[in-house]
Amino acid sequence: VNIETTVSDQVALVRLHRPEVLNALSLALMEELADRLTDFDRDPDVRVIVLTGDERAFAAGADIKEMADATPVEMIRRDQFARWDAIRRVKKPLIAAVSGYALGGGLELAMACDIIVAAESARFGQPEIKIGVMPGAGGTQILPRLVGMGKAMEMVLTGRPISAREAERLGLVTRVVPDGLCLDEALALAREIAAMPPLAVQHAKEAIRRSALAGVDLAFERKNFTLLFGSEDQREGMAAFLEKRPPRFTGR
Ligand code: DAK
Repeated sequence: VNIETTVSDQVALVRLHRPEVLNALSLALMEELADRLTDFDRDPDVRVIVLTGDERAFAAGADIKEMADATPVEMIRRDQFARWDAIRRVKKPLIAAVSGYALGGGLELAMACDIIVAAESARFGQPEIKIGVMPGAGGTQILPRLVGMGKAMEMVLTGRPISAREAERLGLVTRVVPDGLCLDEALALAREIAAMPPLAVQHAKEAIRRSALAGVDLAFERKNFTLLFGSEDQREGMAAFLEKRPPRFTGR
């Protein structure tokens, strides 16, 4: 099991739990996560869902070990996107409580939530470029909506992470709280929303997302992401990460 859940006061808490790899989002973890979130979306005792990791990491991205040798055809056959789509279809509010790293797919997962609460020392980034690929689950589509084109460009093309304070200033994060208080703050916010009329909440969420995400083209991003799995630089970038050495990129 890669996911732990509890429910209290009509709030479901969903915790990613692969601490040995900074909660890297393996295929198995994503399947479990999509299933749990879909279950809670149907559960009449749950009104709001909080998603979190641990102190060190929300999630350090997709599991690089699982992707290192994949071809574009293999990536298509895995149909990983189906799980991400299921998460984006959740009707109830999703609040991400982020401590530590939210990188790559980890940041994309936080952005698939409706509100992000961050601990002071949290770090947000799209480092895929450093391992020879690009974001595949919203980093080129949703991130620019939140932080503007230039900043998204800088983050995606350099892979450099930003601090929680900068993320708050840019509008990626709604509030920053001292380390150790992040989950409590997210749960308090969740309880506040859980006390509101559920139908109005869900309809308001749907309307805001429709406006904020109008024109977002995840399918286009997916095609480009998938195509890069035919490149030598993808092989080199991911192998270098796993071998703990700097990569040598050639443009092939
Ligand atoms: N995958 C697998 N293992 C990871 C990992 C990851 N993303 N991140 C960390 N780990 C593992 C490390 O390999 C290490 O394992 P051992 O050496 O102990 O066996 C362990 O977690 C602890 O990490 P470090 O020793 O590296 O810890 P440090 O504190 O030194 O560094 C770090 C922390 C976060 C700076 C570093 O771990 C790091 O750079 N991690 C990789 C970050 C990264 O590149 N993330 C982007 C991955 S690509 C898709 C949707 C989304 C995506 C893909 C497809 N579809 C819908 C198809 C997303 C792609 C990505 O996210």
